Amino acid sequence: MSNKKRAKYFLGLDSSTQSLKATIIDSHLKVVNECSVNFDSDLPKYKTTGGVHRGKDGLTVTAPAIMWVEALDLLFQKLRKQKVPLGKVAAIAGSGQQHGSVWLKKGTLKILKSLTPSRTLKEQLKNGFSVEDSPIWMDSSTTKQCAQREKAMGGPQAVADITGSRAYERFTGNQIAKIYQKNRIGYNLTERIALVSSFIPTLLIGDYAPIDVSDGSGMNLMDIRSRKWSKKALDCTAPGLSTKLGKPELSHKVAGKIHLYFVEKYGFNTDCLIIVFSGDNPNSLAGLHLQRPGDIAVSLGTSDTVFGFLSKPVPSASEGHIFVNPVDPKAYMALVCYKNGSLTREYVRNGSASGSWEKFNSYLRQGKAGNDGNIGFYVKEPEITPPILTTGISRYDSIGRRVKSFPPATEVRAVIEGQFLSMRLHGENIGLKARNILATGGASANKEILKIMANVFGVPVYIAKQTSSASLGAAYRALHGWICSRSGKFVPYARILSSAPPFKKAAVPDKKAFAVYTSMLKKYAVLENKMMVQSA
Ligand code: ADP
Ligand code: XUL
Repeated sequence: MSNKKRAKYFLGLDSSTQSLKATIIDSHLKVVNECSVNFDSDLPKYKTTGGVHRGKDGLTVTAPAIMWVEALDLLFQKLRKQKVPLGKVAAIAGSGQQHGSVWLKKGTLKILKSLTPSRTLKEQLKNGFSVEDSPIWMDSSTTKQCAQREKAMGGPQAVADITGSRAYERFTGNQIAKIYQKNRIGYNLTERIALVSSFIPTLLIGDYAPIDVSDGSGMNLMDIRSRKWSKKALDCTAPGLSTKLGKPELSHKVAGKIHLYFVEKYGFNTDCLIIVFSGDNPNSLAGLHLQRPGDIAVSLGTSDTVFGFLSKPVPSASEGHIFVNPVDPKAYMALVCYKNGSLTREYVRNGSASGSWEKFNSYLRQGKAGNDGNIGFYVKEPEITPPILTTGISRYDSIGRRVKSFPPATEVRAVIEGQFLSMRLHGENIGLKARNILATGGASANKEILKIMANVFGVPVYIAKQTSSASLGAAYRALHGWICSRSGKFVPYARILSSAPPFKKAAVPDKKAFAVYTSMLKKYAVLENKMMVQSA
């Protein structure tokens, strides 16, 4: 048999805020296909904007769970149309936007087990949800439940010490508490609460797939050291929760074999393994091979995140998150998350650069490091880091006076510089001191933005060939999980990375610009503090 015939493929799926993406690699980590379904444009009937529905209160943000179900069929149809040999896929792993929850109604397990290819997934699962609109990571409506958790568990530091983070609005445990308090009927009708990441494999195996320990760290419910649900954290959330959640599982384990639905409908092999899915940031960590302290990633997607490898967790009551590491079950990762990422940059681009990235970049080229002392805070969405719930734009001139507007070139530079100054400040606060930066996410395609990133952090910035590190990392994890399963033991992740393509240097720091930003950081921190006091 020729090598081509025997070739095995590994599929990574990423259910992100705006799209469902697939990345297929061969066993040498070479990308053989990428494909995606965009929720707004490919499934317009759900009327989402950026993949979500926003509530009138400015705090509630949800997405219809059935849209993700339909997207999965659509993605496989697209792959079939492109004649991708799905029968050669030996394993699938995946990634999901973190914290979002999917509420499966009593009786849905039965439906999942008996999925039939003669009907679509959507037709079969349309009545499968006890709460149809899934709260997602952009939701900020659970401040009350966060306060209740911190009170019940002994304060923010006590919550952080156990779960890796103080209570955060978007964290699933606080979302669950809100649904229990406000929609008791929905809660009682629920058979399983999945994360977005455990929901997709649930469809793929036709059974409830476990929540993995890494994405499970983003719930305020799991003990990040024992990797089990914390009784204390469950007890102050809602009754009967551990049964509804199932047991957390290590991220490299097998969730099950693919359901016949996908074999018969799309030509998958009956032996195709479904590896436990994880969160998008954990998968990006895997895709960017962050294995040493100082290897930092900056992801510029719908959310902006800064994250890196961590061997010893030091959870903070004031900021940042510690998650279990998805590819090294003994290690951890640290993460800082921003809601004002790409959509806020787009807002400034639309307002000041006629909606064009080219014009936006020409303005960036016009200005110089430090923006002549002008600093702006662009809080279009209630922010996580620092916690500013009141939205609005605040601009300060070189002597710290509040000003109403900036000229377009100053405005464009202010949004980018402000975002990176904040990342440097808050990343360092939780131990993420960069030696190198790997940039990823949609906006990492923008070289002018990367130049400013290198100058603010004072380190070189690298990029991968693909900007979608979460689905790539998921494909790597599919291979890793498949190898672990075949060997019957945990195989170090580093071993599978030996044939990974090298990263490309995309920007180098300018020493003078770095010095400008280092002194600007102090001023930025003072202004940020002032903003927080004002919004409290
Ligand atoms: P997600 O977090 O949903 O996976 P992506 O990582 O795919 O999102 O990033 C999507 C975002 O990338 C878009 O919202 C867009 O603003 C941004 N983007 C794409 N191209 C550019 C560019 N050239 N410059 C800046 N931002 C860009
Ligand atoms: C991380 C977070 C976001 C989402 C985006 O804590 O909330 O980065 O994972 O999909």
